[in-house]
Amino acid sequence: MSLQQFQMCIGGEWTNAISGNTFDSLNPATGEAWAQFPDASAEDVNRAVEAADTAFRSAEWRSLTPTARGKLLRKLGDLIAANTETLAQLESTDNGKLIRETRGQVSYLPEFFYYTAGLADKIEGETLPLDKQDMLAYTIREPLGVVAAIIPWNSPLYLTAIKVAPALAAGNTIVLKPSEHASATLIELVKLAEQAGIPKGVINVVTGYGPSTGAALTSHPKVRKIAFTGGAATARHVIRSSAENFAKLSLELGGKSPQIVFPDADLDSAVNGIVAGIFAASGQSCVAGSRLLVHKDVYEQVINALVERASRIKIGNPQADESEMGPMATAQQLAVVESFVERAQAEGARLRLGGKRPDVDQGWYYEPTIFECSSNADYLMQEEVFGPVAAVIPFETEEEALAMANDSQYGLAAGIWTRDIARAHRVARDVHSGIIWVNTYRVVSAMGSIGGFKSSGYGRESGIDSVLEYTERKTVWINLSSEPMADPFVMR
Ligand code: TXE
Repeated sequence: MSLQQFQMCIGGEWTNAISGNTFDSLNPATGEAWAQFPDASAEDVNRAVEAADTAFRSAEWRSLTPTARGKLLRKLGDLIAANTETLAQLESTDNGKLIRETRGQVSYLPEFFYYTAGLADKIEGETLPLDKQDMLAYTIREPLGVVAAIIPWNSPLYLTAIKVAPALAAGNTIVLKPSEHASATLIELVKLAEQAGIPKGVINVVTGYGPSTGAALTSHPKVRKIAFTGGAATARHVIRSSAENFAKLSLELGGKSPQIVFPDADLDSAVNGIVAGIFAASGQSCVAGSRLLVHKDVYEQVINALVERASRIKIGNPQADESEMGPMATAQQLAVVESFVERAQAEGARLRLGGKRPDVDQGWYYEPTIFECSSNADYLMQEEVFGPVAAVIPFETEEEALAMANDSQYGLAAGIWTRDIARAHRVARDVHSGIIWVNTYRVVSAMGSIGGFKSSGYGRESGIDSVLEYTERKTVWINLSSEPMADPFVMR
C-alpha cells in the first residue's frame, strides 16, 4: 500500500526536508505505516524560523490592525467548521483517538478561534497613576515575535488551536512542531490558514523528531516564546534550550489528578465522571483523573460500580461509532502502560479489572484497568501513566482527602464529588490544581484557562489572559515639564 505523502510549510512554500529524509507515521489501530512526513533538520528549522521572523517584520503583517487579525482568525474558524469531518477522520487515523472524540473536539475548535479573535483588539495598555506630576507614563502590549509551538500526539488540533489563536491575535508569527507520532492534522490546519488569507510565513510547520527538529527550534536564537505541551522530562530539555535564547516559556505538562468522592455524592454520576476522567481517550489526557480518593463509607459501592461499568467499555476500532476506547497512540505508550501495571502488581497493589491487552489481532489496545492501592506514596499513586489505569484508595476525613490530593508533584486538575455546597467550595479552595471540576469532569471552554501548579507546568492557555502570554509590556515615559533636565547624576 502506498503511503500518503505530506509536506511542510515554510514561508508559504510547501516543501520536503533539504536532506530529502522522511519518517513514517503509524496507525495505532493497525500498527502499520499510513503516511510519510519530511524529517526536518536544523537547517530546515532555521529556514522556518527565518521565514516567521521575516513575516513578523513584514509590512503586510504589521499593517494589519488587531481587528483585521481577528477577522482572519474568524475566517480560519469558519474553514475548520466546514472541514470538521475531514480533520476528525485524519486525527483519528493518526493518533488512534475515537472518532466520536475527535469529532467533538474539532467541532468545538472554531469557538477557540472566534473567542480569541474577539480578544485581538482588546489588548489594551494602561496609563500609570504616577507619583511624579511632571511625567506621563503609559504601557503598550506588544507582540513578542516568533513563537515556537511544540505539540504532543494526544490532542494535536486542540492543543495547537489554544496556541495559534492567541499568538496570532496578539500579532506574533509561529512555527509549529507537531509530534512525530501525529503530524497530519497540523499540516491540514496550515492549509486552511492559507485559504483564510493569513499571510505567507505567519504560520509555518516543520515535522520531525523531538531531539533533532524540536531541539533546533526551541534553541533557535530568533525564537522569542516557546509554547510547549508534553511530558515533564521533555519540558526540562525545553527549559535548557531556552537558556540559549531566553525565550519566554509556557509549559503544560502532565498530571496525577485526584477525583475525590465524598459519601454524600450522587454516586452514579461520580462513577460516570470517574470513567470519563480515566478511560476516555484511553487515559491519554493531561487532565486524566487517575487517582481516585473514595470515602470509606461508599468505597466498596463505588469500586464495584466502577468495575462493573468499566468492564462493559467497548474497546475497538477508533473509527467505529460504537467504540468507547481506542488504542494507545504509540507502541511506546503501550509499553509504558504495561510496565506500570507490572510494577504495581509487584508492589502489591490489588488488581480489580484489566491489567492486560485485550484479545485482538492488531493495534496497541489495552484494557481499562483498576488497582486498589494501600498508600498514597505508592508508585502508581504518584507517577503519571498516561493510559487507562486508575489507582483507588479510601479516606476517612476531608482533611485526609485533602492531604492526599495535595501530596503529589503534580497540580493540573481535580474532581470533587459532593452535594454539600460548603464542602465543595472549601475543597476547591484548598486543592492545589489549576482546574477544579465539581460534580463533573473534563469540561473545557474557550473562556476557561488551562494550566497547572507544580510539575504540571506554568503559564495559562485558553481564556481571557491567553493573549497576554504572547505579549510583552512596554512602558513609555513622557516628560511634561518645560523645565530643563535636572542633575544628570541623580536618578529621577
Ligand atoms: O511526549 P514528549 P512523549 C506525558 C505522558 C507521556 C510522556 C511522554 O506522561 O507518557 O509525556 O510522552 C517534542 N526538544 N505527556 O514522549 O516527548 C516531541 O517531538 C524539543 C503529557 O510523547 O513530551 C513532541 O512534539 N521538543 C502530555 C512534544 O515534544 C521535543 C501530552 C511532546 O513530546 C524534544 C503528551 C526536545 N528535546 C505526553 N523532545 C500532555 N500534557 O497532554 C521531544 N520533543
